Amino acid sequence: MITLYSEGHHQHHGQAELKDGQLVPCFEKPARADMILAQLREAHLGAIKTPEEVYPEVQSHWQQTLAKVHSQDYIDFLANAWREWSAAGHQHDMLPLAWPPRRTTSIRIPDSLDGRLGYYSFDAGAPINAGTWPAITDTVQVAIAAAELLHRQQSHVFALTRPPGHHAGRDYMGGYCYFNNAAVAAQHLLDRGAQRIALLDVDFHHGNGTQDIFYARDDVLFQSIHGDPRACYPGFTGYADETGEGPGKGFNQNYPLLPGSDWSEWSQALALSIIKINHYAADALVLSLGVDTFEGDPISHFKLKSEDYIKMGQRIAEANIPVVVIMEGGYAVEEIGLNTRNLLIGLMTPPQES
Ligand code: SP5
Ligand code: ZN
Repeated sequence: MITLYSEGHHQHHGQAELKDGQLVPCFEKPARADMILAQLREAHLGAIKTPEEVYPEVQSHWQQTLAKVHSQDYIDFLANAWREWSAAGHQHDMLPLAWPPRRTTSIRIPDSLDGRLGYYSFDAGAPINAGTWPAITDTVQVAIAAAELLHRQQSHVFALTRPPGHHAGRDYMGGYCYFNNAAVAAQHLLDRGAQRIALLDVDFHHGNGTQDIFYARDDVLFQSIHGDPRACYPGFTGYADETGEGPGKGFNQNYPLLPGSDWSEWSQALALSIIKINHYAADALVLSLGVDTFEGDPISHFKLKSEDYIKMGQRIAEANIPVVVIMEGGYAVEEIGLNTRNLLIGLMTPPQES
């Protein structure tokens, strides 16, 4: 298995987020990726490469791919946000503080930076600082290079992306996410000639951004297994009756599970989603991998154990299609490396069929 990785993520390090009414240090931090990398090296899981090493053209192509899943005005906003903010004399992270409420007659894009910050976000969980743009553009290239290797006949590729992406919609950020790395990987595979991509999101949180991007499309089958929106963040999407619209009708499936769910409940949802993926006859699978389903995760509420990730990898491998794994969440930093490593080991060693 090849892993794609870039050091650039270190530049993005949010200062604070709100938890239960208090500002606390961000759970999403550089050490997460460092811990995963250390475990991959220890387990000798294969070569670790930079995007430029395996696919130099990515440096001139990534913006084209990105613009197919995000709006150009949103991309431009992120490109300039910190420059505008620091020019105004601010030193702390950018965080939004107002959003358009229900019955807003027509939502216009404000001129003010604060106004645009609210317009382009759905929560205050995605701080922007000086290193955010270099980090998110680096990690988009990690995702594209990983998809490119899959296209070149690899059966498994791991994109060690950070910050994560699955909460980022077509024109909004939130939940630690800015650019939707998994959506970009799926788009690159389509641009390389794939007809049908399955995108399975196993992060604890609903992949609301990915759902938004592909909701009206039939070339990406989106499946998400997550905490029930009645009880869990982000809370407004992820219900089972959200099945797509227009040409995308039937190409979106949500599997909400109650807080406290363990492997026995979780694996039943996985089995259902794999049946859908097989039926779709996908050319490739993009796996949005969050290991915040772990029992020790500090902000999530499932009860998966470290060994369960081996079984998860094996079950996914049984679908028997090429898989590009995109890293999303997971905040139990001490165990994030082991849990990710276990998933990848399971993916590479499906149980022998008799
Ligand atoms: C990519 C990803 O995993 N993003 C997750 C963002 C979660 N942000 C806020 C979570 C709030 C959880 N609140 C826990 C309730 C404790 N009382
Ligand atoms: Zn998550």
